[in-house]
Formats: sequence, structure tokens, C-alpha cells
Amino acid sequence: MSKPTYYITTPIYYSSGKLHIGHCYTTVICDAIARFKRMDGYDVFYLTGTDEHGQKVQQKAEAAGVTPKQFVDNLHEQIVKLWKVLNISYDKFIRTTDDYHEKAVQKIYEKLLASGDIYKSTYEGWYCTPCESFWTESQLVESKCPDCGREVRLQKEESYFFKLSKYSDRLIEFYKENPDFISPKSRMNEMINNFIKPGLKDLCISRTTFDWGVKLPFDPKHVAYVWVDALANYITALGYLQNDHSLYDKFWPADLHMVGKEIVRFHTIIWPALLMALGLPLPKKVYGHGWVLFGNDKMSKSKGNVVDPIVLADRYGADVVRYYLLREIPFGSDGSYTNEALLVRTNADLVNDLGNLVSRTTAMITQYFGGEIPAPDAYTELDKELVALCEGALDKVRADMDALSAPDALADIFKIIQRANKYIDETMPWTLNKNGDKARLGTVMYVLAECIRFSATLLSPFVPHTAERIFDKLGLDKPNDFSGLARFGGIGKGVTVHKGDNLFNRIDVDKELKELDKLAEQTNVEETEPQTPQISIEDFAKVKLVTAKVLSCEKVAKSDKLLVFKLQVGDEVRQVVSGIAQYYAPEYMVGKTVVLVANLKPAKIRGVESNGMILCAADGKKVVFVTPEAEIDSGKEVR
Ligand code: ME8
Repeated sequence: MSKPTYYITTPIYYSSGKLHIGHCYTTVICDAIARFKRMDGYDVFYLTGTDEHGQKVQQKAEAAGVTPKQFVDNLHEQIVKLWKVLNISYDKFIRTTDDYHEKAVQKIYEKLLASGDIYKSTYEGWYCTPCESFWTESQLVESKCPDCGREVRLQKEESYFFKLSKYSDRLIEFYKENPDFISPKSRMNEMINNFIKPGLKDLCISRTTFDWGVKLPFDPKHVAYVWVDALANYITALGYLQNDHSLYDKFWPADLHMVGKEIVRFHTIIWPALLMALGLPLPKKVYGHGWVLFGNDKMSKSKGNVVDPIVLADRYGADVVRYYLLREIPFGSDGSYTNEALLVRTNADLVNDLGNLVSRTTAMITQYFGGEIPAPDAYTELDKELVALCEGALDKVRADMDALSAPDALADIFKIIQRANKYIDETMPWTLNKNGDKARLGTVMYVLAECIRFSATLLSPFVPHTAERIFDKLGLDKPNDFSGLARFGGIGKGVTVHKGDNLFNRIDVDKELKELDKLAEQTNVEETEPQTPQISIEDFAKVKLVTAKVLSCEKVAKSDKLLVFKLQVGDEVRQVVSGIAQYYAPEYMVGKTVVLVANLKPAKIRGVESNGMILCAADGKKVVFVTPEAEIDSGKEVR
């Protein structure tokens, strides 16, 4: 019989900056779920990737002086490296710049056009470039982006629109029929009350003011809106609208889209509506997890409070990072990250509970039985308590994972570990040894080894490398599934343990906290978003800005870009060269009032003397000169 399938996705990560530990949260949770499901008998497809188009990427690439492709290639490489360090077992990594994806997105737009779901109009409204989101005036909070609190820009451009408004009723109906579609439940109410009930507006799904995106096949001066491009990854990665769509046939609809809470609305409103328009089945569940906070703030580069997961994984091992994220952040809600909590949790659970159990048990088996795990004698009532705990664990952990609660799953697994540690104190093997009670001592050792085998098997999805090391110490092969958990007593004859190194070394919390603070200072200096340096009012006063009237304007010989101006500046006439020939005809400029940087050092441009600079605004596609709002004489100061 073929296995049941399970398709799980992370969001695709923006390739606009290095990832911090908050980003790792989504991927690590999905990895634990994917690994658990694989071991639990599912045919799993785990997808992750990078979101590489859009205005934000284009702007950052320009700021870095590289092409957008070079920019995203570099970040893609870093992200893949990070997932490798954290042992992320994805089945596919999609990049939205992958050729197959771009072609499939074009086909999706063609389909939407053919079905009458998109039309051309003009978009006028607010745009948050960091979030790549459109907002109406009333949605803004204190004139800022309601999601990230950053500046928004007024945008007006010709765009294609998706008839999102048409899908309001169908969406609400779908939510009602599928009450588990949006989880946790509170997020469903948020979607209905904050977004659908106030009325869904048609969605602008193409942009023309920059070009780093998928070109629309029927109107190539438009590029696909980055969110439509990005959401489509969940089906293009499976071969949708491609020759080989066997993965799509096998895995779609997704069982779980795991996303951070701020992007739930894209996944539960826009994405289902797009799928409805395409006539495709809808995903089974979108889970909006909370944020990893730093203090009270969402961890983010622009706030300069990022914790670098590579630094943590290098110092303590990937499993320490994985364990902390899975165990400590309450699932579904926000949780604060602190270095102290990470270190204290590691010492308590991984060093004390798990590490000690494994090292004590392997040391005793080595000391008392020359390393070979002894066969058990008859079980006492006490032993039977541990047998029952182990045999009941998989059902409990499975129920926790069905509820997507890794913290509960880990707490249940650690019940075995903690119980086994207590069992050592209760049975006092050293006394049994002293008294020569080999039969009882053997049974105690066997029970302990079995408890470790059960725990390590169940821990495999969460801390895979540690589980592997434990099996190595036990002298057993790491299992690929949970079949060995059906029955206590799976360890056969002739198995030899190897104590080896400690699983985890105790961390000196005070010392490490200081080290981590030092490292964070370095990381956050490097990683803050490029910002324009602040200047004092005295610095600004050094720049002399004045109004100037254009007396004449001509093209500079043999140049497509340059215009030479004669400007009236009070009583003076100035010659200034400006690179705006592609945007303005010389005759248009005559008589206009411009703003001049008047105290710029003179320069020769293409052999023509230039005494100042005309102020212009640019957006990457066009350049416009700056002019006073009302008539004013030339030579007047601009402040
Ligand atoms: O949103 N705590 O990408 P992204 C918890 N490209 N999770 C966090 C977090 C934090 N401090 N910071 C980020 C995008 N995340 C889009 C997705 S999908 C079609 C397109 C999570 O790189 C965030 O919530 O900004 C999201 O789930 C993931 O990291 C990627 O965020």
C-alpha cells in the first residue's frame, strides 16, 4: 500500500538580507514536523526557498552596486548554508528566479487574464516597500505601514488588477466549511473582521516603476506583483503548468503552509482567491505562528537587534539552537528570545537531563558489564511504570505534533528522560553492584538503555544530530521510523555501548553571556540596514541651495545624457551641466525655476565647465527636476 502524503511548506525567504534566528523559527518547526511525519510513515514533501524579485531587492542591489541577480545569488548561497548548518531536511529549494518558476508564473497570469479575473487600470495608494504591500489610507497606522511601522510611499502607476473583491463571499464560506483552515483560530477572526468584512478591494498585481520581476507575457512593461509571484511557488515547485507535473498531482493541495503571523493575510485571503480563480484545490491548513521577540520588539535587522543563528550554532551546535526554538517559544504566540534563556535551557534539559542520563547509563554499563547491554530479568512494578511511560509516549507525542505543538511534544519526551534519571536514584545501581546483585543490576541497566532508545527515537525529528550520536553511543543503528517503539524490549543481545564524549558540555552562563553580547555588537553593526548617515544642522548649513531661472538650455555635443544650462541666480549668471537630457527636451526647460546646489566645487564635464548642480528626484526609471511650488525670484535661499 502506498504511504499517505504530506506536503509542508515554509514561506520563501526574502533575499534582501541575512537571516536571523527569528527566520529560523519557521524553518526549524517545519523541519521537525517534516521529519516526524516521515518517521511516522508519511511520504513527505518539504518545500522551502527564496523570494528573489521585487522593488526591495532591486533597491538593495542598487545600493550595493551590484545587479539584482548578483545580489540574490549571494544571499541564496548564505541561506542554503544556514539551512545546512541547521540540518534542514527540505526536499526542494525553489528560487523565484528559477526559469521554470518564472515561466509558470507567466502562464498563471495568462490563465487569470483568460478567465476574466484580471483587468488593467491605475493604482493609486500607499506602498510599503520592505513588506511589498499595498495599503489604503485608512489601513495606515499613524501614516505608517500597519505591519512593520515603516514609512510608506504614495504610488500611482498603471497596473493590472486581480478581482479579489469578487471572492469575499466564497472565502468566508470556505472558512466556515473548513474551520481548521486558519490556525490558531484567533487568526481566522482577525482575517474576517479586519480584512474581509470591511470589504476586499481588487488587488494590484503588476508594477511598472521597476523591472526586477517576472514580465507579464501580454504586457512586458509590467512585472508580476512580488506576492503573486511568491505565493505561486507552492505550486510551481511541484510542476504546475509544466511538462512534468507528477509532484503536483501527488502532493497538491498542501497539508500545511507554515507562516509567520504577519503574512497570514496573504496566505488566507489572496492565495486562496488566486487558487479559486485558477480552479485549483485550496491548501488544507495555514498556520500563523508568533514572532520571536527581542525584548518587546520583533527581531529584525532594521531594529538592529538580530541574533545570528550561525554564531549560536558554531558555539553550541545546531541542535542547541533547534531545541531552544522548538521548546521555549510557545507555539502560536510570540516568545522572547534571550541569550540567557537559551543557555539556561540548554544546561537544564540537554546537559543535565539528557546528557547525564546517557553518560551515566553508558558509563555504568561499561563499568559493570564491560560495555555490553545485559539482558533483563523479571520487571518489578517500578520497571513496569517506565515500560508503560515509554510505550505510551508515541501516541502522546503524535497528538502533540498533530496539534503542531513542538514544545508539548518535547515536554512529553523529556518526561521519559526525567523519569529515567529519577529511576537511577531510586534503584541505586552502585549499591546493587556492591551487593553483587547482578541480575537486578542487569535489569536496571536494560530498562535505562531502553528508555534512552525510546527517547532518542522520539527526539530524532527535533535534534537529529544528537539522536544520531545517542544511537552511536548505544551501539544501535538510528531508526528511520517509529516501528521500534511499539514494544519495550527492542534491544537484542550483544549490543555494546560506547561512552565517548559528552553529548553537551555545561555552559558557563555568565561568561557566555558576556561573549554573546560582544559578538552581537559586531553582528548588529554589520547587519543593520544601510541607512543614510545623519548629519547635524551645521553640516546641512554648509550646502548652499538657491532658486535659479533657466535662461537657456542646450544639448552637450556628442552626449545623449547631458544638457548645459545658463541659469540666472540673483544678479549672477551661472553655467551648469546636468545629466537629464533623456528626460527633458532643452526647450522645455527654458523659463523654468530649478533648485541649484550653488557652492559645489566647479567641475569640467565632457570638457564643459559646470558651476553647481540642479536638484532632481529619481526612482530608478525616471528623473524629475525639483521646482518651487509657487513663483519666486531667482537667487533665493532654499532651506
Ligand atoms: O515574508 N520571529 O519573507 P521573510 C518569527 N518573502 N518569525 C519570523 C521573524 C521573527 N522575528 N522574522 C521573520 C516573507 N520571521 C515573504 C514570504 S511566501 C509566499 C513569501 C518569519 O523573509 C516570517 O514570519 O520576511 C516568515 O514566516 C518567514 O520568517 C520569512 O519571512
